[in-house]
Amino acid sequence: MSVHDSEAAPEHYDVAAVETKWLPVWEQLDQFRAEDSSPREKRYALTMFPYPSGDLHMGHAEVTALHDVIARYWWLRGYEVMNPIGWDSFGLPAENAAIRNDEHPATYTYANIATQAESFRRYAVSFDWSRRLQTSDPDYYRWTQWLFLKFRERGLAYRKDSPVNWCPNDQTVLANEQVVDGRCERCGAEVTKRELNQWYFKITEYAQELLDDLDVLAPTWPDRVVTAQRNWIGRSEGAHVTFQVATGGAGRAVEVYTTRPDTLYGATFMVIAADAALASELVSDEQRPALEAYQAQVRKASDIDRLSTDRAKTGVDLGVTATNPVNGEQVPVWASDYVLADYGTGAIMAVPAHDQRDLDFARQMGLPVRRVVDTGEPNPEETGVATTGDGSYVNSGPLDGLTDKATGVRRTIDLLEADGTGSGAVNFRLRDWLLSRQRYWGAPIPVIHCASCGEVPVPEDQLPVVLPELKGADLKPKGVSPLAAAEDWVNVDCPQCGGPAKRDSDTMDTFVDSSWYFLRYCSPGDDTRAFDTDQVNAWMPADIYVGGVEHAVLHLLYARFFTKVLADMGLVGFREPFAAQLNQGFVINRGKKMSKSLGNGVNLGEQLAEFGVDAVRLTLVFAGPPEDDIDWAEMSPSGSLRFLQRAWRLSGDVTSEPTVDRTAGDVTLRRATHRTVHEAGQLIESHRFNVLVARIMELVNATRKAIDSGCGPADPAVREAAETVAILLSLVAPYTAEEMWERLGHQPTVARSGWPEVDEALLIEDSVTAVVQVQGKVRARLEVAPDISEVDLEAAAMADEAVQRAIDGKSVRKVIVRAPKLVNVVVG
Ligand code: ANZ
Ligand code: ZN
Repeated sequence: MSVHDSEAAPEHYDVAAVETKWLPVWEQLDQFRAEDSSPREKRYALTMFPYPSGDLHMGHAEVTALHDVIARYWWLRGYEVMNPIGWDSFGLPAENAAIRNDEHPATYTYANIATQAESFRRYAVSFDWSRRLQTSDPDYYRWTQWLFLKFRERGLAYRKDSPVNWCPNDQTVLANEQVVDGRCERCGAEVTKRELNQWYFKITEYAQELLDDLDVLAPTWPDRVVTAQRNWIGRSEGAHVTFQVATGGAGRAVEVYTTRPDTLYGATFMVIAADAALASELVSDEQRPALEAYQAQVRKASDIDRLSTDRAKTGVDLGVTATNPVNGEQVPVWASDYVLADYGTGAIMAVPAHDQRDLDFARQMGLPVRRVVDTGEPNPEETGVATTGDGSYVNSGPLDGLTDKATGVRRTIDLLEADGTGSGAVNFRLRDWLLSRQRYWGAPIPVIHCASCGEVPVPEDQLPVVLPELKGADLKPKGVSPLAAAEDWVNVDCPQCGGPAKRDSDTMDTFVDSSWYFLRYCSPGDDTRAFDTDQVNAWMPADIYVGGVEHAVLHLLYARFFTKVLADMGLVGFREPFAAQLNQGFVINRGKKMSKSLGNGVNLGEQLAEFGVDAVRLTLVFAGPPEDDIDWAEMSPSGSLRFLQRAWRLSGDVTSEPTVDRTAGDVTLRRATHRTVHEAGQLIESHRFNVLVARIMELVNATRKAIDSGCGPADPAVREAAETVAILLSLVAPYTAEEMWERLGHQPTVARSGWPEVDEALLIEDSVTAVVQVQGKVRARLEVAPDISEVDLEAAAMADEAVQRAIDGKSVRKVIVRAPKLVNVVVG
């Protein structure tokens, strides 16, 4: 069925006509513009800004429908609401499309933004369009670059050589998280390792605070996000232990990180990360060729492969020995890829009896295994199964006889510290954030490299460093980045000495752009600064952040990191950007994620054309709890549309005037109305939007019944109920609600009409009359809930004026309560 077909009904709800009618009216009224100077309390409703690939899809439709319930609810409740929109518009897809079509990435990007903006408008999201931003606009990335320089000034942006994930197809560096099963997330090519000079943000400096503050967020953030961040940060406690390695000439101290210093007596060899510089430094001359051959092989493996326990262990004997600091034992030193170069110190003490990977390696290489904790399980040396639990220490000198791990760990750390051979240490799995990309469509890193001055920041008054106009063929991956190949752009005079110098030819990871856009929304268009601290402090932290759980770690961690740095710079007055968070599920089809190859994609535009905006929105909100996936195949947008028609018909049936006295209306219907409003508030605040829709449906049914076979269409309660349906429906189905509102005799807009007031007395369900006697005489009759407690009933009776008059100051000897019907007061 198409909404354009006219049905042979006496009154037909023409969805398309209603959409066309209201859109320009709303735009004229500009009803969702957030005023900074408003005296009302501020609320910030933030939704993750989209990436402009094509038109909006079902996922966007879902997240904005859910988000809009909250934003619109806050408007109705009288808050000044900021609900801004922008685009995360730098990134690889635009660049790849530009190469395909031999055009500029901006062409693809801004065309898609225009399409999406138009779709959002039609979808009637309550965005404040005046705050719109795009991260690829020079007047936005100017400030991204400025922030980069501020971070650099604070030592939080730095460069280092490091092995990075390299996609040989895209010719670019990939962050660890862009490597999926050893392959490039974007193109599927097998990822290799490369040594490159890269820019990093020192997020590790904030690791502890990022972890600690999760406790503050835990009550209002989804559990899975908090857990994911905790694991990602990965704090562990242990010790640094120093081993002396006897190299050719002088000895050399090598530090290891271990979570089990208590097993030090069982450390029968050391392993260095094969790709760490240290391995090449320690290796004996005889073993060097073997190490180099091995290193070439290692560069091809991904971190995931390397850490996998079920992969055959490989390695090379470095031909040197190290001294175990607790017993003076000489242990061999090996290199292997199961030790990672950039974790801990890149070197480990291997305790094969109590660490499975070490045991596998020992058995493979014929290295000794020594049990130092007897857990009562069979000896790992015989079984090949490492034991990791508590037990009694053996072969461990002063630890022998101890029986618990915590004491063993503490005792060992004390010994090491007394000796100066080690100390307690905390380690984080979190790595510094690799932010440079060898691609074009991103914010250029505002640094100039000069042969004599070194690294020179671009002076602030010369920002932004604008991208050169490259397109198509210029952007093809060719080993050197497109910016490095843009001669005219890359060659500049050094700002310091005026000599010939080169611009940094890397661009920033798009996660940098999205780490501060929510701040920019607070003072968009300010060309004197990144954001206005006063405005930011007035609006933020955002009261809700709605978006996908796929951002549980990266974006959400980076945005938290940025906020903390900016707080330390005194630029924001808070340390966490998002007070609460809601993750929506996915829209799937026939049990599967929508995808081109499965051919099960659902086209949003077609759904909107067929059922109208409101029916699609209603379907998405009604489908289930927001966090759950929605299988579109199981949904009934046509059912939603039928419901909207039913609701709309109510507005035509009401015959009383808008000025009618509602308190005179039918009590049964009034109760239903007021209970619905009361519950609606609670349901929205606890994000149970699907139940909200169910309650609105019930109210529509109750109103219909009252009109057809109850108090009739003229009763004031019918008007009250229909108006309430319109107001509540405006959260989900704004067109239908507005049309109803007008048919009920009101001016637009229903979205700003205010939240209906609840008469608490009407919330009491089917009250009963309780009789209150004083000295056997009836003094009062109270309307109370049938399930009122004896305590509450007694309190209500004693609070009654007539009862107090009858008691007349005499002392109460006894109160007999028979809830809910009778209270008998005995005085004297
Ligand atoms: C000796 C030992 C004995 C270890 C034992 C464990 C069990 P988490 O908890 O993840 O921080 N390790 C240290 N650095 C490493 C690296 N660069 N690559 C691979 N493994 C590394 O893990 C810390 C433990 O992982 C450390 O404690 C170390 O092995 C290993 F019965 O040291 B352990
Ligand atoms: Zn210079």
